[in-house]
Amino acid sequence: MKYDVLKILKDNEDNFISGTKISKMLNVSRTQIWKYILELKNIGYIIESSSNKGYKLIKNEDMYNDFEIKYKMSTNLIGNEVMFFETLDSTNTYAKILAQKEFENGTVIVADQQNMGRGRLGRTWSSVKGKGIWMSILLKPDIIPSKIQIITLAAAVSIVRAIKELYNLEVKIKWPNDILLDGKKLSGILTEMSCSIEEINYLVLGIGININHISDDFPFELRDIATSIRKYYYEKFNIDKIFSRSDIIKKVLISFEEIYKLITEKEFDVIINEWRVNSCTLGKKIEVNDFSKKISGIALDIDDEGRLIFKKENGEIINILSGEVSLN
Ligand code: BT5
Repeated sequence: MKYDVLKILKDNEDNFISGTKISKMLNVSRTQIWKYILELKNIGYIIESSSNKGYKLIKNEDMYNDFEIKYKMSTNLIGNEVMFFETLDSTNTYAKILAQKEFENGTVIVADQQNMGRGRLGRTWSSVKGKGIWMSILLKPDIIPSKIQIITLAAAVSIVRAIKELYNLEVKIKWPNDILLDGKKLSGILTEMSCSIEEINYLVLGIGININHISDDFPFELRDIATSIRKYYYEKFNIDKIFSRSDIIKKVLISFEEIYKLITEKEFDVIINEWRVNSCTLGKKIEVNDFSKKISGIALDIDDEGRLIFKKENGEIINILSGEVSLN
């Protein structure tokens, strides 16, 4: 019920609405409304009260919960179900447990903080409280397992679209799963799946995006290689402000749904082309850390399964499924 009150306040954001009007709309007493208002204030909402004008919700970019994420989110599949947690070990781990039972395709799991955020190959993902978007999307895509990389590409493209549309920032994709801003890592993607030879049982798309970190919020070893939108604005424009994680996550989910539709229609080329346009890897001299060894060469392109087409220094051309890239 407090979220019903919140919805009315949000629909009238920055304007007063009387307690009597809200109580009529929800068919509960004014005292009850006042109690919900207190509850909302207790979880961080800023609400002005005036004895003759009623209540006014003041915009607060910092509010982040399932209500805020779903408010005015215009998707049909992705995020129909949003599960929000203050703390999880890892949203990907939680999603995998959920996937053992019945789940709704497109379910989104969000945590304000992860205690054991994961990167690829057992690496850790720093996920401090209140600073970023740490989420997983649970999917059952109708594609063959060898095409799984297309989901990572699609996620990268949707993050780029969202950040460009909201803030017009020059974000770039570094193969296979990094989003860079000013050459530093803004976002990482971890795609995991359970499959048989011919079909995917479920797929977990994990996305981490750094939003409101200042430099000190990153562990020491990441300070020079990671960035957040806030850190970037501060360093570039000397503007220190909080960005709305709710607005950003919504935008990412909306763009992901648009792109996911292309996957269901098997329009992989469109995604790959948009990926190419936004890549900072292609055409560059790079070093690929192929598990045990480093090889130098040129990143020529990606193929239709998202593998990197790589020309070694000796002229040999190979397709690499996954690895670490250093840009020279
Ligand atoms: C990734 O792995 O970049 C995938 C990250 C996926 C995180 C999301 S958050 C929601 C979901 N739940 C999870 O548990 N995970 C997913 P990889 O390419 O292996 O990069 C990992 C490396 O990035 C680390 O070894 C660090 O060097 C660096 N790193 C760790 N935390 C970072 C952060 N917050 N920002 C930028 N770089 C970070």
